[in-house]
Amino acid sequence: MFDSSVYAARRAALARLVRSGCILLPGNDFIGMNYRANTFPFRQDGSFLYFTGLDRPGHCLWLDCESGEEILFGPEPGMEHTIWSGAAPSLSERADLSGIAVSKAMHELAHTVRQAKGQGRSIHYSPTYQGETALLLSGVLGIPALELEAGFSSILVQGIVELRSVKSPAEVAQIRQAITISADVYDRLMQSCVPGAREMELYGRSQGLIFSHGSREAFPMILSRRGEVLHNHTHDQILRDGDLLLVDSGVVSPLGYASDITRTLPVGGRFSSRQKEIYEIVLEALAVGTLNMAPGVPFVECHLAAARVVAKGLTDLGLMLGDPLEAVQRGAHALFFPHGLGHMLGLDVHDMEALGEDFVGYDHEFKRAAQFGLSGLRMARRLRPGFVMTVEPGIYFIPALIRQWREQRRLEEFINYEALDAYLDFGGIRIEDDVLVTEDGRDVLSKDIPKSVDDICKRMGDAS
Ligand SMILES: [Mn+2]
Repeated sequence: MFDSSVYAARRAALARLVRSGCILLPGNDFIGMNYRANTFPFRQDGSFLYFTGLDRPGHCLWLDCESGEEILFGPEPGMEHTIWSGAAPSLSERADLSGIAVSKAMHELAHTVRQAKGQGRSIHYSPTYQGETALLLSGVLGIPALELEAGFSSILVQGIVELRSVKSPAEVAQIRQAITISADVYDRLMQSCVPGAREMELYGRSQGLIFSHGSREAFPMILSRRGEVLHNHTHDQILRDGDLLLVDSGVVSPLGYASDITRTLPVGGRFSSRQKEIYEIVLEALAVGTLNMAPGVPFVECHLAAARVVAKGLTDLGLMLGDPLEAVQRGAHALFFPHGLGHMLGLDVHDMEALGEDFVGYDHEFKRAAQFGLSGLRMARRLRPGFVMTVEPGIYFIPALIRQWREQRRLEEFINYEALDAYLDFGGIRIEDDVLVTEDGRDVLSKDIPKSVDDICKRMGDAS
């Protein structure tokens, strides 16, 4: 954990932003996998972790924005806990680690909420994403679980987003730590990405490596020779000479901060000339998107700059037609690059997405576009120093999508559908870095993980 003063300062800042009423911020609990005592691996809620540092299940934070009163509700580990799970700090010791003066048993939460409601105080809560949390809130607030969604506090959500968006140097150091582990994963993958290797074998070895660093995944790893399936979680293929292996993975730092890296590797260590052509376009889109990042620049501009590189590159190859600038305006590039350039990164891999994507990536100045492709952009608003973003352009040849567009003769003035016939078995390429916005520009936190054609081939060649 950081020092308790860090969490106390964050809570005080949140209370100032929300100004009036009380905040009810539940942490996550264990969730039963096939019976109650056999649970999924515990994962703390990002906001609860940010404001308390406590990475344990079954707690709830109560903040009175006006009086400044803070209470940690949670379980008291007794002898049962000591016998089965070992000794744990007492509830008041845990509260102390967070700088919270008062702690109470969980069953007293309902009384505190009732009292505040009786005094006519408003009670702020954020959107939920786990049934257990919804049941807890529903019970203590007296609101039917299905109606919770409508009543969440946008002032609270905006306050949390305001604070969590800007990463302190200590938080950036955590993200760097996660990236160092990812670097090791990619280094080993570059040595083992050979014809005949099974995806499952590489996946399993990567998992073991992550565990051996005392870490775990920030999200389920994508490791597939079928990179055109954007979130492909199958690992049932055998790598063949000439394949591309797309690996999108991230791990967590000791305090829960995520890395999120993608590399696309040529199985056997050498790109074909056709693969190299597409790879270089994606690499340039990554470079241009990144170079555009600076304080005050809307991230949507970085996205569009990268999209123009994709359109220009594909036009030069004869796969797209007409003016690339106009093609991007019309959304034609999205046939190949159907997702956004990136997202915020922090305690959550899609940072704060639990609070609602539009609260995180959009504001009074930027509204989400309706156009296919651009509509998937998670972040459009202006960058500020301390933001950590992923930058992850890609080019994919998705046969079903190409077929659909072709049948609809969609944007045919910009797309050379006939030329695409030769690319239907190409797969997909994505390259992703993690980037810190600084006072005068940007710092690519993952720059040491090889990504140029030469660096990758050299690293992979070293192995053979
Ligand atoms: Mn990502």
